[in-house]
Amino acid sequence: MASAKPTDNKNTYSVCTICDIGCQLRAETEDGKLKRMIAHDNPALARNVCYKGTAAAHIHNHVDRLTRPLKRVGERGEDKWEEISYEQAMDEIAERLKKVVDQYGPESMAVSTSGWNTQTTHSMDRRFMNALGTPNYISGVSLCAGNTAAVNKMTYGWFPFADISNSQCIVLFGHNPRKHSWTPIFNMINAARANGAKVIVLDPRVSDQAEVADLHLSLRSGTDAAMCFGWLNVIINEKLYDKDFVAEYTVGFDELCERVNDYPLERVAEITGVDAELIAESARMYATAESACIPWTPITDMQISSTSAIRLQSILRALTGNIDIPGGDVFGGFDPNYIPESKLGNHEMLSAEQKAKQLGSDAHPAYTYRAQEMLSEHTERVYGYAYADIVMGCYMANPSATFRAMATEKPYPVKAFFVLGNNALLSYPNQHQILKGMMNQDLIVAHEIFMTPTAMLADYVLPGDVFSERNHIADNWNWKLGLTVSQKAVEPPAEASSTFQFWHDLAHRMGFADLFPWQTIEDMLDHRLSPSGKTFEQFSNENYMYIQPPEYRKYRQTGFATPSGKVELKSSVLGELGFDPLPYYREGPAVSEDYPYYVFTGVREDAFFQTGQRQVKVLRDRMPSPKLFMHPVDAERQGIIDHDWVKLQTETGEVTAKVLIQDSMKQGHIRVPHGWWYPEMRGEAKLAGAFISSDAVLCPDAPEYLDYEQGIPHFKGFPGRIVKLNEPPAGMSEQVLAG
Ligand SMILES: Nc1nc2c(c(=O)[nH]1)N[C@H]1C(S)=C(S)[C@@H](COP(=O)(O)OP(=O)(O)OC[C@H]3O[C@@H](n4cnc5c(=O)[nH]c(N)nc54)[C@H](O)[C@@H]3O)O[C@H]1N2
Ligand SMILES: Nc1nc2c(c(=O)[nH]1)N[C@H]1C(S)=C(S)[C@@H](COP(=O)(O)OP(=O)(O)OC[C@H]3O[C@@H](n4cnc5c(=O)[nH]c(N)nc54)[C@H](O)[C@@H]3O)O[C@H]1N2
Ligand code: SF4
Ligand SMILES: [Mo]
Repeated sequence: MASAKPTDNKNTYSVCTICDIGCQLRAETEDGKLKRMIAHDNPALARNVCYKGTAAAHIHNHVDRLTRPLKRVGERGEDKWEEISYEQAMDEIAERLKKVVDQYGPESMAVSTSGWNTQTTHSMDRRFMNALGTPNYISGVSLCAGNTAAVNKMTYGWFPFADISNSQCIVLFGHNPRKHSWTPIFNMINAARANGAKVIVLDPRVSDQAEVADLHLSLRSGTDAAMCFGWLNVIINEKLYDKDFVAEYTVGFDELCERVNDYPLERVAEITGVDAELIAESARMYATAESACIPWTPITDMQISSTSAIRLQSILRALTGNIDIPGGDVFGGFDPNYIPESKLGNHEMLSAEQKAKQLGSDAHPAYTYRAQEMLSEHTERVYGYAYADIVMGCYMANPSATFRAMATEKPYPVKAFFVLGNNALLSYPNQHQILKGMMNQDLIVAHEIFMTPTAMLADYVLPGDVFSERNHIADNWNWKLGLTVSQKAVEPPAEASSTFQFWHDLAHRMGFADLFPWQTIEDMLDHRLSPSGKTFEQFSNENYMYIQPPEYRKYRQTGFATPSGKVELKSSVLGELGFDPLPYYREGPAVSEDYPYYVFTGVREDAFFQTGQRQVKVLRDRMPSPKLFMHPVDAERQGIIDHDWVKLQTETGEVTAKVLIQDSMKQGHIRVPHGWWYPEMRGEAKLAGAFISSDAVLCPDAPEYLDYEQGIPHFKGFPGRIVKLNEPPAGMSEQVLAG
C-alpha cells in the first residue's frame, strides 16, 4: 500500500513521542512543513498536551536536526564527519557488522534503544537480532516500566494498568504527574479527585502531588519496600484483606504472613522515618476504599530492593481484591485487532544456546530470557502468545553487564553497538564505564535526530524521522488495550528515515530478506492490522483511536499466567532461580561522615524529556541550567545560598550544578537532575559537556548498589556529599550562568 502524500491543512492526528506517554495531537502544516502541533479537537482529549508537545514544530524544524547520514572521519568521539549517501552508509554498516560477527560471534552485537520515540520499529530490532543470533538487547525501560512489567508477570502473569479515572483511592509511590509531566495521568488523577477519590502520596519531598494529597508520607528515599511491609502488617493484622480472593486465587499467603511479621510497624517507622500511626492510617485508607489503585511508578524501578518493592505493590493489589476491577489495577492483554510486537520479534527463533549467553542473566535473571521463559507456556495458555514482551522489557540483557562486556571483553567480547533513539552514554548508571565500553568498539551505529554525546561516539550516524513524518499505530506497548492512530503530516527532511526502514534495509543486506518482506511502514501496519480486517488507510480514516471495551475479572475464566495459575505471593519462578521467593527489604549503602546525604535522581524537568531538547530555545529558556535541590537547614550548615555552584560527589564520580534551596525537600536528601549535557558547548568541551552535570556519572553500578534479582541500580538514596565551588565551571554560557 502506498502512503498518501500528505497535503497541507488536512487534519492529521499524530501521537507525540517527545515524552513516552503518547498524547494524540493535531498537526497544522504550511508549505509542506509542520507549522504547529496543537491540542486535540476532541474535548475529551484536548487537555492532554503539555508545552513540550506544543513545542514540536520547534524540535522538528530545528536547524540542528540531522538530515544526512554521517561517517566518522576523526578519532572516535572527536565529532568530525563526512556526509555520505544512505545506500553507502547501509552497505558499509552491513559489511562491518558481518566482519565483527565473523570474528567474535553474533552475540558480539548489542543494541540499545528507547523504543517509544522511534515508534515504527515494530520489534524489527528483536527480529533482526534473533535472526542474527544475539540476545544482547538493552533499553532504558530496564529502569522504567519494562522491568516492572517483567517482575509483575512473576506474581500474576501480566502487568496491570491502573484505572485511575474510576478509582476511589490512588496511591502514588513518589510518582508525581503534573501539568507538564505526563499530563494525561495528571488529568486522570484530577478527574478521579473530582469524583471523591482519595490520594495518598509517599514521597520524601513535598512534591506537587504531595501538596494536594489526602495523606503524605515523607519516607526516606529507597525505603519503599519497607513501607509496603508496614501496610501489609496493618492490612493482615486488622483483617482488611479480601479473604475470598486470597483463599481462591492466591498461593503462599501463610508464608507471606510470616514474612510480614518480621516487619512490625515500629520497625517500619524506624526504617522509613514515618510515624507509625500515619502508616497505619494510610494502609487503612487504601485497603478499605471501594476501589483503589497503585499506578505503576518508576521510583520503585530504581532501588536496591526494586524486585521486592514491585512485588509488594502487586501483593497489595491482590490482597485488597483490587485486581482487574473498575477503579483498580486492570489487566489488558493483547489487542485482538493488532498483531503484537511480542509476536513480530520472533523470539522463538533464537536458540537456547544463544539465549543463555544473554549478558547479566546468570547473576540477575529477572527480566532476561532465563526467568521470563519460565512463564512462556503459562502466558500462551492465558494470552495466546508464548512471548509477552510488555513495555519491551521482558527479554532484556542487563545494561551494566553489557557495558562491562563492551569495556573488558568479559565474559566475551561485545564489539558492535547499535544505539537507536537513545542517548545511552547518559542513560544508564556508571557513565565512565559506558564510555570505556563505547571506546572499545569496532562498530558503533547511532540513529538520531540530533548530534548527542552518544552519537558523537559513533562510526555512522543515521538521521531519524520524527513522529510528524511517519505513520504509526500506537498500542501502549501491550500494557493497556487501545490503538491510537499516528499520521504522517509532512515528509521527513532530506535522507531522514525511520528505524523500521533501518532494520529492513540492514536485514536485506545481511541475508534475512525473507524475514523482512514488508517494503514500507504502511505494509507493516496493514500486516499488523490484518486481524481487524482493515488496512491502515481504512483504519485511520475511520478512527483516530480505537479502545477495546474493558472486561473485568477475566482471571475467573482463565486463571493467572503463572506456573500455579494463581497470584503467587510466594514466587515459584524466583524460588526456582535460587532467590528468596518472598519479598524482603534490603538497606542501601549507608550514609557516612564522608558522604552524609541521600542522593536521588529524578524529579523530571517540565521543559525536557530525559536527556533531550537542551538545544531547543523555547524549552531551554524555561530551564537554562541543572539544579540540585537542598533543604534550607542542610544548605545553611554548608554555607550555601541559592544559585551557588557546587560539586556533588559520590564514590563513583562527581557532577557540577547549581543549588536551589527548597523548603519542600526532605532534610538530608539531595535531588540530582537527569540527563544534562550542553549542546551549546559542542566543539569546545569534550562530548559537549556530557561529563559535567550528568547524573549517570554519579550513579554507581557496583554489586552493593544493585538489586539482586534484576541487577538494576539504586538511584533512590545513594550516599553523596556537597562541595561548594567558589566560581562557576569554565566554559558555561551566559544563559547557564544567569539562569
Ligand atoms: N542515569 C540515569 N539513567 C536513566 C534515568 C535516570 O534518571 N538516570 N532514567 C531512566 C528512564 S525513567 C527512562 S524512561 C530512560 C529513557 O531513555 P530514552 O527514552 O532512551 O531517553 P534518552 O536517553 O534521553 O534518549 C532519547 C534520544 O532519542 C532521540 N530521539 C527522539 N525522537 C527520536 C526519533 O523519532 N527518532 C530517533 N532516531 N531518535 C529520536 C533524542 O534526540 C534523544 O537523544 O532512561 C533511563 N535512564
Ligand atoms: N516533563 C517531563 N515529564 C516527564 C519526563 C520528563 O523527562 N520530562 N519523563 C517521563 C518519565 S520516562 C518518567 S519515568 C516519569 C518520572 O516521573 P515521576 O514518576 O513523577 O518521577 P520523578 O519526577 O523522577 O520523581 C518523583 C518523585 O519521587 C520522589 N522520590 C525520590 N526518591 C524516592 C524514593 O525513594 N521513594 C519515593 N516514594 N519517592 C521518591 C521525588 O522526591 C519526586 O518528587 O516522568 C515522565 N514525565
Ligand atoms: S505529555 Fe507532553 S511531551 Fe508527553 S506526549 Fe503529551 S504532549 Fe507530548
Ligand atoms: Mo521513565
